[in-house]
Amino acid sequence: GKVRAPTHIISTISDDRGDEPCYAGVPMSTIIQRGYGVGDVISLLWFKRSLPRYCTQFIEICVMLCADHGPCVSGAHNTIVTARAGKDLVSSLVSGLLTIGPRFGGAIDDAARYFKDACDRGLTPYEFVEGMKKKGIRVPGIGHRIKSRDNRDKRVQLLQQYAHTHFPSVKYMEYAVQVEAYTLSKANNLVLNVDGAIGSLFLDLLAGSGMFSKQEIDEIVEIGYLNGLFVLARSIGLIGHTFDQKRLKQPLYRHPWEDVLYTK
Ligand code: Q5B
Repeated sequence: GKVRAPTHIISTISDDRGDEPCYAGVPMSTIIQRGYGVGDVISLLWFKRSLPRYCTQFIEICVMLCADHGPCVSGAHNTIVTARAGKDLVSSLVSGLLTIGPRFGGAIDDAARYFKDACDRGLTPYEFVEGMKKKGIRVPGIGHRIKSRDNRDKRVQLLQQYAHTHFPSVKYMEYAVQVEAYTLSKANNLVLNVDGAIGSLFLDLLAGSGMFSKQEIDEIVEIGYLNGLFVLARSIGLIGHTFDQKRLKQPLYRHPWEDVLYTK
């Protein structure tokens, strides 16, 4: 008989060979007929399954709440400077995206990893935070440049309210809130930030939805899917900042001398 030549690529999430493209086996026409949203599409392409409505809505809320946070954050600043240097949309977008990492927007996966490990091992917030301090690691998902005990992050509150209403369990979020109570006793700005809220709540979504085995949850946390939510969301805002600068015909950016400490 015929022997199939070995393939050089394996792909399991989408297929464009038939009459219409399929995402995780679901044809495009079904996606439209059933009124699926972007949360459903993310579920199919990232998690390879249809998730319950409250989960896909949570994903959409994360995307909407993280779409932008003004022109002063690292990503928007880079994008604005790049657009003003006359670069194209993709260059302006990626220069902003490249700032996403452990300090800015890209702490969601590590927040999920550390909160899960500490909560599953039954560490008290004191043991967890002081253990991290001994290792010289900042607690991912904790701390913010402008948010504080007296100026809470509305995004975090909205995510928490949604989860309290719709999630069967918010065990990991409650753990993160206990950690926040301890870190706030050290400094006013060591609040649970948007990365920490999404990281802990996504653990609750994974554990509480009944849609993932324990092994699958461990793999998702280990591979690190969740920073993808911030990258995807913030792309919306960064694209907006690019258009804004072009529309405003802003000139080449040059940082003022007065704002630099020249020293030997
Ligand atoms: N300290 C976020 O730092 C920031 C500590 C800590 C223990 C911590 C810092 C941090 C973890 C990473 C994280 C996501 C760099 C943030 C985001 C999206 C955003 C952004 C926007 C948007 C802020 C002062 C003292 C020092 C530190 C200690 C600080 N954080 N200790 N665990 N986590 N967090 N990132 O204010 O004794 O003086 O040496 O790395 O979760 O990115 O809007 O801007 O939507 O765009 O610069 O919201 O917290 O404070 O570095 O001067 O530290 O606090 O060790 O102690 P700051 P620093 P000491 S959300």
